[in-house]
Amino acid sequence: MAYFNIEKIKYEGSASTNPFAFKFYNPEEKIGGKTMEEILRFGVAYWHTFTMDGSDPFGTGTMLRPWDKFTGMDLAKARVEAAFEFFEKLDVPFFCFHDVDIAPEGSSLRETNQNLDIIVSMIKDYMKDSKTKLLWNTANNFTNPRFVHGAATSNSADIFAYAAAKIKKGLEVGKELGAENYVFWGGREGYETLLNTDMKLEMDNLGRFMHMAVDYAKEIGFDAQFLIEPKPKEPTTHQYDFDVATGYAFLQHYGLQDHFKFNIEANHATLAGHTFEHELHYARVNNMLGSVDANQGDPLLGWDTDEFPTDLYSTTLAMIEILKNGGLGRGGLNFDAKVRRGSFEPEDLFHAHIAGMDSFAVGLKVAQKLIDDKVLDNVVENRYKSYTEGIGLEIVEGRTDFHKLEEHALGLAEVKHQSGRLESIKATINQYLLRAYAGE
Ligand code: XUL
Ligand code: CO
Repeated sequence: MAYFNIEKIKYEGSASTNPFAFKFYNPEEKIGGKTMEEILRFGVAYWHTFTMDGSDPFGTGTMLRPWDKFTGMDLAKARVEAAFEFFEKLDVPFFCFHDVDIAPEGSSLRETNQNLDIIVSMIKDYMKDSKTKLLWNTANNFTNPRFVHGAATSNSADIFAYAAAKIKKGLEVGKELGAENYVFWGGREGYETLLNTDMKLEMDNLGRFMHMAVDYAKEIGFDAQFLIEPKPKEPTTHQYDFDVATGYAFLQHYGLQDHFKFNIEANHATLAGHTFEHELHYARVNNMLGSVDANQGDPLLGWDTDEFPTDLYSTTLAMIEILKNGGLGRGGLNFDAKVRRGSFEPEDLFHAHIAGMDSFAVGLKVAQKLIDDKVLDNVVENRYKSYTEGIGLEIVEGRTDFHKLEEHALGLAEVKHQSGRLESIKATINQYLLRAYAGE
């Protein structure tokens, strides 16, 4: 049975007027020696595309999904069929899911695991005839009321155990399906108020929990890259993995830094008061950039709107970081993004993914040109040239101390600063973007 009355999406170039075609994403086109498909490693998020119904705190679901005529395990199976049809039509190399996205929870953990086993073996069969691989899976340890006070940071030791059991199963599923990564987003790993919270115990428990996950993956020979996905707030007021810097401090404090990298989500970065590129850059310079949840927030709203990424300025700056990282390794660009509640027709799922893929393809092309022409490298190199000679070189080579620095400062005539040239830099980036549109 076909769920989507749509042909396979092809690259037709920027002049195409076909809404069901890529205008900029040409999977085979080489950029700096690798194909776009190899660099961008796009993934579809199962939850937003096949599971969620468009409900929000003020209204019920709006999405028209042909598979919704089924219920229970039949619905779960129909979603797998629809998903693999969608992956093939979009020609996308990866997908991602939470345990509860693919199979309904049963009345006991045992039954939940049995449901999972049935769907996982169905997915495994579909994967045999599909090029689409599993970028990552994860456990949803936040939706069910049992996680009301957290999962690994719950005040209840029983829930700590329950959360561990779900991740244990998730690691087994990841191994079974050949996942490249395993993601930990601490949906309720945080707190609302200190008035009833033992923060030290909760953080220590989270550290212990992560060590047990690392040990179990090793025990079963699951060699995926582990990823922490930071988010500053929502659902809890204070999420423990606030941003990359906080997450990195946590990993180092608990001796976990060699086992994890970060999955960086654009909308989480902006909720933390950072730019997307700040989070990517911070991770990159610490060799901790693992994967990306590609989306964008609404600057007028203060929550996680998970829009499909269409801001070309942002995709360009993000791709600079990704290219400078030498790519994403085993990671990819997962569209943790949902169509708007008003975009309820199945074809909107295609429009949304095409928009996101084209936006990152443009970002990639412009970023590669900016890097090739050393536009930003020259700016930065010139700005910091005082550290390439004299006292500056002594500072960076560790050959000085406060005595020598004071002597230098006392002997200084007036310091002559150069302009930061920000407006000129932005004008140049615009020029590169516009030249890319013009096909130059
Ligand atoms: C929530 C979010 C999650 C994670 C996986 O904001 O981003 O969907 O990506 O649990
Ligand atoms: Co995410």
